[in-house]
Amino acid sequence: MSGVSLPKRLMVFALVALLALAPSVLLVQAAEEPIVIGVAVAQTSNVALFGQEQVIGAQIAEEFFNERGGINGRPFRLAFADTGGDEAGAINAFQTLINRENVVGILGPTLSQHAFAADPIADQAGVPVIAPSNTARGIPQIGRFIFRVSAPVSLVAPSAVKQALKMNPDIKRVAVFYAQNDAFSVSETGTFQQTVKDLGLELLDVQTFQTTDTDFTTQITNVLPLEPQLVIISGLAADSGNLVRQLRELGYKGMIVGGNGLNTTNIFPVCQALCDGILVAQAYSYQYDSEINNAFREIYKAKQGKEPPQFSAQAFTGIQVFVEALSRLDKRKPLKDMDLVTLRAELRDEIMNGKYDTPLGPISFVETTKDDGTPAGGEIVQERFYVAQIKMDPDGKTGRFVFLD
Ligand code: 1QQ
Repeated sequence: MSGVSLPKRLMVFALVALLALAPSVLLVQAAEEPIVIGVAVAQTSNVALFGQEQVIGAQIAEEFFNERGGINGRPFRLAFADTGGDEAGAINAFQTLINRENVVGILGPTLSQHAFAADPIADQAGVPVIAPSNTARGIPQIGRFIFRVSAPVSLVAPSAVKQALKMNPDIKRVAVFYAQNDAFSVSETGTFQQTVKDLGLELLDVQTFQTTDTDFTTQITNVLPLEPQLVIISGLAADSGNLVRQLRELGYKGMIVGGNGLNTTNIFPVCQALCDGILVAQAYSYQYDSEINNAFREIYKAKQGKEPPQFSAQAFTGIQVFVEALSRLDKRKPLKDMDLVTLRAELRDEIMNGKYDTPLGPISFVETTKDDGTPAGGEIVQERFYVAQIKMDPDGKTGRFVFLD
């Protein structure tokens, strides 16, 4: 008999028993049960002005792909967790999905500002994340498990300024406004300001605000005496909408380019008739003619009675990427035979290596690296971007994004 004491032997026994049980505990779910994909977007707070559109897009994808057999005949289910309007809420939602819902991956969060806080948690846990709407610089670089289907501001935003010049070649004098407490807005204004310089325009002034602000009188009265011909705004929905309204009320008559924060009809109740004419670059056009987009567009229109917006199309696309990657992986290595840790890791590589025919057009991912050269996540490769202009109806309540060429 060795010198190992009884309590120690009991402990070893308990440990061995636990290890023997572990694989079955960690198995994703029994083969008949649906695979669970997490969705962590803002369902409450002002950020829900975007998040509502994402929920609809994800739900359409859930129905659409399950009707077509799900993951090789096995259904999947979406588990929703509300991020609310701040970083703590996003972190909470991610933790719930990862640890309680045992999701294979997460679509979310809504804002880049929230992604920089919550994504590292998923990355460390080895859970693939697909960002449906995070457009700031540096999102895939957060970590190996982080992807986005939302093209970065550096690729999307400049086309709106070029469109403004095309519509009014006399434009020389430009003023810029941005929300300084929001990571996306800071990133986007960097792109806008660079574009203004690259196009040889004069940057008259840069004004800052907070996403929680409702009164922009000070900033506007600073800018108007400089007589800008173009105002460019980077903020979220409610703040940017109020800024547009007050710019017009205080007499600004020139063109307005809005960033991705103005990319929703949910700003219409904020600036109403005064939303008219805003130019917004788009990473999606409902007019894009393909089998998958026509199908998505028809379902969306039947449900919502209007054309699908970018944020819904991107959310649909994110779920599509998960479903197609899971289906390919399952054919190589049956999902039911993998523990959750292995499945998440394999799914990460499968997402990275795929090509997807989506409502956004054909997309794929390219590997990125962090500043120090270590491997990071997947940046979207997308072919086409668009610019739309807001046209409000005479009632000032309803309106639409009209695509320009
Ligand atoms: C970001 C954005 C927002 C406008 C998405 C809703 O692009 O936070 O990156």
